[in-house]
Amino acid sequence: MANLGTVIRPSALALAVLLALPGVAAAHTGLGRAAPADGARLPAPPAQVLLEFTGPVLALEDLEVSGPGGEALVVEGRRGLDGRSIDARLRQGGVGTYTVRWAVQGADGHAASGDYRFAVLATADTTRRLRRAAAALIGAAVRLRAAGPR
Ligand SMILES: [Cu+2]
Repeated sequence: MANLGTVIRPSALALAVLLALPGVAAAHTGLGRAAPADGARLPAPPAQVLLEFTGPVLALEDLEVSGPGGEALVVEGRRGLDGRSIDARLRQGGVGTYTVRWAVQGADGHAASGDYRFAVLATADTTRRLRRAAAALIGAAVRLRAAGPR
């Protein structure tokens, strides 16, 4: 029984740490998950942006998605039924870097905001043009072959 004190002290400390960590995480509402994600490289422009927060969101203060030329792309932004997500419907943008800026009022009364970027590598238009160019090249190669060597 003489050792009980030394056995209890480290575990009590560990318990205190375990209790403190979720408390810190719950104190502020932040961005948990985003789609498209921070740094994503997409094969085509997204039709929407979805932000999931780490806690309930009282109000959506600001949500901007700007395309490669700085053009505003949000058609409509709304809070999800779960109270902790926000989604924005987007008009189609071009190829390049997109910026997402958000600001919310957390249920704990604190404001939170942030921004992140993702990239769009092609549009439906560029993909169509590339396919047409590839088809034209193949057609030319087939005609050359049919003509045979001179
Ligand atoms: Cu807070």
